[in-house]
Amino acid sequence: MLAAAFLSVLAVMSWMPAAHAEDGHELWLRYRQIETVQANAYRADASQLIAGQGTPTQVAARDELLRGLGGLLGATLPASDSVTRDGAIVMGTAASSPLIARLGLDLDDVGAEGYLIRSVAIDGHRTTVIAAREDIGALYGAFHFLRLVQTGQSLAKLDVRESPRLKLRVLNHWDNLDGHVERGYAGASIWDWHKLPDYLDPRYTEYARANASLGINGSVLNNVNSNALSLTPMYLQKAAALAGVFRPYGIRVFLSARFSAPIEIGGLKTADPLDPEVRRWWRAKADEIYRIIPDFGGLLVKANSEGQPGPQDYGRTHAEGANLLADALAPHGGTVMWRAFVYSDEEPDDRAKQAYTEFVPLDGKFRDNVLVQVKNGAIDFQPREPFHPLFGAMPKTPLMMEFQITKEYLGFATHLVYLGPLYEETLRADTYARGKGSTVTKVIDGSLDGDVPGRSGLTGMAGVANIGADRNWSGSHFDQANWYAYGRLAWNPDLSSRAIAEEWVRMTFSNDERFVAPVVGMMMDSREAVVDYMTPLGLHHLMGRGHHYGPMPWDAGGPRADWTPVYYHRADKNGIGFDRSATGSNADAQYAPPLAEQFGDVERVPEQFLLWFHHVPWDHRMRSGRPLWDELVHRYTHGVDEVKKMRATWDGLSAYVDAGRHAQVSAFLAIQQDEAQWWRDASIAYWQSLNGLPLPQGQAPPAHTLGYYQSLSFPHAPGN
Ligand code: GCV
Repeated sequence: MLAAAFLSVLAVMSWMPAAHAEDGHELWLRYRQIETVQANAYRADASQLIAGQGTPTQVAARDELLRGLGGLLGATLPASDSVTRDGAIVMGTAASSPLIARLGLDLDDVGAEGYLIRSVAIDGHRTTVIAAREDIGALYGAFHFLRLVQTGQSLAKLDVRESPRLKLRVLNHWDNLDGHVERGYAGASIWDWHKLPDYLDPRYTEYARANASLGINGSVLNNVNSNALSLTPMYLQKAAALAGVFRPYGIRVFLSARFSAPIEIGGLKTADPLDPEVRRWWRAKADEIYRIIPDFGGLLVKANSEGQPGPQDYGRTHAEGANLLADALAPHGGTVMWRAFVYSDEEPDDRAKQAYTEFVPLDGKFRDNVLVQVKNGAIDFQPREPFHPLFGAMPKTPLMMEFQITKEYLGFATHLVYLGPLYEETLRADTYARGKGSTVTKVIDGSLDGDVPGRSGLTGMAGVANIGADRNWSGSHFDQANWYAYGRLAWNPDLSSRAIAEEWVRMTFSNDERFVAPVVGMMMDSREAVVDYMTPLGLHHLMGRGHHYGPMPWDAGGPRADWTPVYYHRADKNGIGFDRSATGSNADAQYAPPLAEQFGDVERVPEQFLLWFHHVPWDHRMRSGRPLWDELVHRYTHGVDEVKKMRATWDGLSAYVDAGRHAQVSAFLAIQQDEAQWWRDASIAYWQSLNGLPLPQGQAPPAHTLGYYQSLSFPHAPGN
C-alpha cells in the first residue's frame, strides 16, 4: 500500500520538467534522481550500507543498492562494517552478515529465494534489515527495497516477508541460432551466438539484472521450434558463457531440445524413446551438458506439434517422450518442461480439444521431474480465450502456465496493449475442478492438488519473451510493462494487474499522480479495447495467415483448415460462431460440470465467449437488447474509440515524459488507431458480404470496399 502522506507530498513535489530524451534502455531500473525534498526524507532512512561482498551474488546485490540509491537520492551511500547512525541498511544472510546472524530473524519459512525487509533497532540506531537465507534472496530483497523508493513509499516501519509462489519462473525465447526471433517484434535476438562464448555483450548482464529485479530465475535460450545444433558442444559452450553471466543473478539456463537430435547430431537411425541406444544417447548428452553447465536448468520440448518431431513418430506417447529426457536429466537435478501445445497433423477434431484429448489419459504417467507446460488457452494466445481445459483436469501432474509476452496476435509492438489483465483473468478463472474456488492459480501453484499421492512438488510459469536487440528491449516502451507484469505474477500470481501497472508506471516514467492515474487507466482499458477492435464476443484467430498481422477473416484454403479464420468463425448468411456445445464439437464438455453447463448453454455463456462456444443467428438477442449483428458493430467501434481516447490522454501528458519516449508512444498510438480502424472496417465489410445486413444507425460504413482489404498483402511482416 502506498503511504497516503507520502503520496500527497509526491503529488505536489515530484514533478520534474520533462528532461533529456530517453530511449527506454534502462527499463524500470532508471534510478533517476527524485525531487530534493523527498530525497532528503529518504536519506534519513538510507544513510549507510552494511553488506557483504564475498560472493558474486552479494556483489550484485550491494552494487544494485549503491547504484539505485545513489541515483535516486543523488548521493553516494557510504559503505560500512557496523551500524553507526540512524538510517543504516543491513543486507545479507546469517552466513554473510554477523549483524543479521545476531538478530536471529525467523527466516526458516522464507525458502531459498525469499527475504525479509524489516525496520529494527541495531545498537540503538534505526536500521532497515534486508535478510535472507541465501544470497539470491538478499538480491531479490534489494530490488524490492529499491522499488519502495522508486514508487514513493515510506521506509518507516517496514515489515515485508516475501517468497515466490512458483519454483520455476522462466522466460522462453523463441530465438533461432541465426538471430531471427520467431514472433519477435523487437529486432533480432539479443544472443550473439557467433561472438559467444568469447565476447560477452554487456546487455547480457543488463538482461540478468532486469529479470532478477522481478524474480525470474530461468531462461530458455532458444526457440521451441528448435535446431538440434544447440545441443552440440560448440553451442553448449556458448550457452555456458551466458549461464556464467546469469548465475550471480539467480538465473539458470535451459535449452529447447529437438526430439530427433539423436538422429540429427548423434548419427543414430531412430529417436524412438524406448530404444536403448536412444536412451543411452540422451543420458550421455545430459552428462555432457552438466559437465559444461553444472547448474543447467533442463530442457523444454515442443513435440508432435506443427511439424516438430516427437515420440508419436514411433507410436509412443508424450509421457514416454518426456520420461526419456527426464530420466537422462534426473541424476543432475534437471527438469523437463514438456509442452501441451499439440494438435494433430490429420485434423480429426476441433483443434481446441486436442491437447486435452491427448494429455488427460497420461495424467500420473510423467516422471517427477516433468512439468507439462500448458498455454493459457486452448487455441493460441488470442486476445481473449477461456482458460485451457487442461487446468484442473490433470491432478496427478504438475502443470506449468505458458503465457505469451510478445504480442503475436495483439498488434505486434505498435499496439499499446497491457497484458496484465489478460494474465490475471486466466489466473483467477475458476476451473471448478475440485468445487468452487479451484482457480487456475491454485492448479499451477500446487495448492489444489499438491497432496495427491505421488505427485511432485514442481511448479512453474513460462512467458514467451518479447525481448530483442532494440534499444528499448521490447520494441515499444509500453511492451516493457508486459515483461514486467509477467515477472511479477510469476513471483506472486495473486498480485493485481492494476497494482503492477501502477508500480511499473511509477518506476518507468513518473510518480506524479497527474501522470500515473491516467496512464494506469489507459493500460487497464487497453486489453478490452484490442479484444473489441479485433475479435469481440468470443471470435478468434481471424488474423492474417502465417504472419498474423492484420485482419483476414475471409481467408480459407491452404494446407490445413485449422490454420484459417473461416474454420474458427464459421460465418454465413444465417449466423456466426464455432459450435463447441453438445450439438457441435462438444469441447465445452472438457470443462468441469458447472462450467461445461454454463458454457454449453447459449443463454448462460458469458457473452465474451458467445462465439467461442456457439454458432448463433445474426439476430440473436444480446443482453444489451441489441441483435448480435448490431452488438458486434458496436463493439468494433467501441474498440476504435478506446484507442482514440488513449491517444488523447497520451497527447495531454507530454509535460511529464521526456520528449523521446513521448514521441515514440504518440507515433505508435497513431499506428494503432489506424490499424484498429482497419480491423473494424475490414471485419464489418466481410461480415456484411455474408449477412447482407445494414449497419446499425449512426455507425460509419467501412472506409474501403471489401475488395480493397482483401487485396492487401504483407510478405515481410515481422516475426514470421
Ligand atoms: C514457436 C503458434 C505460433 C508459432 C509458435 C507456436 C508454438 O503457432 O504462431 O510461431 O511456434 O504457436 O507455440 O509452438
